[in-house]
Amino acid sequence: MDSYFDSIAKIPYEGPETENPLAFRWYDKDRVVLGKRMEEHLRFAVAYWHTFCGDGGDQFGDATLRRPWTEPGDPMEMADLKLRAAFDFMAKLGVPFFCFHDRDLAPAGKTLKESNANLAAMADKALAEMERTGIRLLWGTANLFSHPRFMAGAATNPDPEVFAYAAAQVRAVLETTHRMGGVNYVLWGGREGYETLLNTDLKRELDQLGRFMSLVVEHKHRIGFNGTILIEPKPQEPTKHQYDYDAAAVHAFLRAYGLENEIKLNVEVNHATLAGHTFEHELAYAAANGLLGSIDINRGDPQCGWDTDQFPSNLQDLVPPLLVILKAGGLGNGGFNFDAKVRRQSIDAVDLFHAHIGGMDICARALLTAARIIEDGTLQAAVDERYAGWNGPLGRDIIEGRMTLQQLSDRVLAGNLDPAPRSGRQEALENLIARHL
Ligand code: XUL
Ligand code: CO
Repeated sequence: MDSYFDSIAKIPYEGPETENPLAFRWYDKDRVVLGKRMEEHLRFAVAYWHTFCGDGGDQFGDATLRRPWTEPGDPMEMADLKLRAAFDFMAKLGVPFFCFHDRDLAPAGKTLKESNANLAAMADKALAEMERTGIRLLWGTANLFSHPRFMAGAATNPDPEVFAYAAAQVRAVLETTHRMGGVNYVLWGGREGYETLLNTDLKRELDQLGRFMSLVVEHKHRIGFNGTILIEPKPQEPTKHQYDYDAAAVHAFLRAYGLENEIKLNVEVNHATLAGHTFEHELAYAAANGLLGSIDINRGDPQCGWDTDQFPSNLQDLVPPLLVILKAGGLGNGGFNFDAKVRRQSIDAVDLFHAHIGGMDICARALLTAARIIEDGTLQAAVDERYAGWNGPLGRDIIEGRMTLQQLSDRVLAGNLDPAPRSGRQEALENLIARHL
């Protein structure tokens, strides 16, 4: 067998009326939306870990997803087989980007030196595949959470030798990402948190994390990496309490350690849900503070309190986030990374195609819907009208700092001001969105 995905051909765009399940209905990469090609708006990426390394195992059952490269064999030969299949899959799907952790691409060796050599060898092979297919690297990241050495955290570990080990691992992956032309580098703090305060010095751990981030930023500049460093917030899982809880917590952390102009956010849908926020809230908060970097697109399950990492499938849920992204002027260097996995019963090669085609189509459809709403202008006009007072003399005097509390009080008392409540028109605006779906 040449490739695991041999039986599947390149996925074409056939439009909304097609009966072909292996075709796009909405994702038409060259279609221009609000002056930009769909492919450039969405910048889709395949997540190497879920799509090529996920085995369907859970806490109650063994692996169900049997791929040829998960059979027993030499780890580097298996990594090679996986790489060839991965690029075949991504080229057939027609995505412009992928993302990886070091340990997804190359197996760990007995020492970090050996692991680094494995990574360097696999990066060379990946570069050849990237050259052949034109697929680029959206971001690389280091796995600082799977190995038992990181059970008490990486940068926030009570043992400085673990901090040093994590630093060495990030150095290798950051340099590899740079060498591969990556446009971002992600730091997800999986295990940067605690299980119990009884054994935890919270302030010290935050200082360690701040130091770690500063070292990463310093090294990025030293090697001339122009990509964006991104932190991916998540409130809990694997630890009971993660320090990078949500966009606001990471924002406060970045400001506390003077990193707010160096690091942006990689916002994930399911992580927002776990934090008790909507995805669009997290995006709007990030955008309002100049921190919108990239997104991990997936969805959780309304009944489960954990990170189910399902492929997005609900148009209505995706329109508000797309409105926020479009209003913010897009994701720049960022993209839509499918940090999502097929369910453990979806055991066939074709299931990976169904999952990604569905995800790409629903995002494309949400983009088209959001663009129509923006072009229609009614929604923005309603918001502008709601805040119109702030463009008048009183609003401007307040916001531009020309009024004291006493002056405001004098004005209200002298003019006998008694502002009348006004409708927020929520239902009318919800109907407006529904009309455009
Ligand atoms: C975990 C998660 C990670 C990061 C990269 O919940 O989202 O896959 O995206 O480490
Ligand atoms: Co993620």
